[in-house]
Amino acid sequence: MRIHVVSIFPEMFRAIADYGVTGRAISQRLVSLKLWDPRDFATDRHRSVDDRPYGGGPGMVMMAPPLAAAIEAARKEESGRVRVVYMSPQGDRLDHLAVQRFAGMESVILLAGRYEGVDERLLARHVDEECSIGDYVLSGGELAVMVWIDAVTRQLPGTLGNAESADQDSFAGGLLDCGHYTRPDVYAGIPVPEVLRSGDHGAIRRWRLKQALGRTWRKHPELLEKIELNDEQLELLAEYQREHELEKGR
Ligand code: 9D3
Repeated sequence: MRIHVVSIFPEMFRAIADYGVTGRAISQRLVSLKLWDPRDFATDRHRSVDDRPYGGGPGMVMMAPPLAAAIEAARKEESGRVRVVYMSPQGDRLDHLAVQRFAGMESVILLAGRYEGVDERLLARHVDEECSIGDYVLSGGELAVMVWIDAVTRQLPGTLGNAESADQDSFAGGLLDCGHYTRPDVYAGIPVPEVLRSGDHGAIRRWRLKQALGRTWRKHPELLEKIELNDEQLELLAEYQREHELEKGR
């Protein structure tokens, strides 16, 4: 996947380019990441990328021409389909389904805004879709773009380096994760669940699945309505619920 990012703070993207799963995906050329700074496409001697809003009001608005020039420069490097995505509080929510859809794209141009927003005419002419990462206010689009890239990169074949985690993520078959434990055996008086030290891999798998089902039911029951549970899962959840009822009674 080829990813172009248009941002006035290109240095911020070291956070994903230099570290972890995303950094490795780039090193291994499974993903390419190219930054385009609208300032490099400004035409005045101050290299302006923002100006005061028509109609008045607080803050500044990102000007269309430097952004359009940056987007066009990125687009020129692509021969096929390119999707232009503007990260914005007004966008469609980035959920797992959207992440998977984006992961199927060959190339994408991600636009990170700053200030109060972007001139509406830039959106009309150059942007295919708007994408939000949640209902809270960020100071700009860069962190949202990085969240997008991190989530989408994890879905690309060969990126995890650890097929097992990818598989467990298909635990992102819509369930919350089970709890995790490591040494010491007893911490703060709390022992590690016995089954995890039993070496019985069948029992461990069932225990983890049961915990994942139970936690999902307790913390985010709405997630269970989105998926179809098989017979084993229904039985494990019922078991968990019976035990949970017992705990409440005590
Ligand atoms: C306080 C300013 N707001 C006035 C109603 C508008 C506003 C402008 C710019 C709010 C946030 C931003 C910057 N946010 C993003 O660029 C952004 C974002 C977000 O804030 N939340 C969730 N997803 C995203 S994607 C891009």
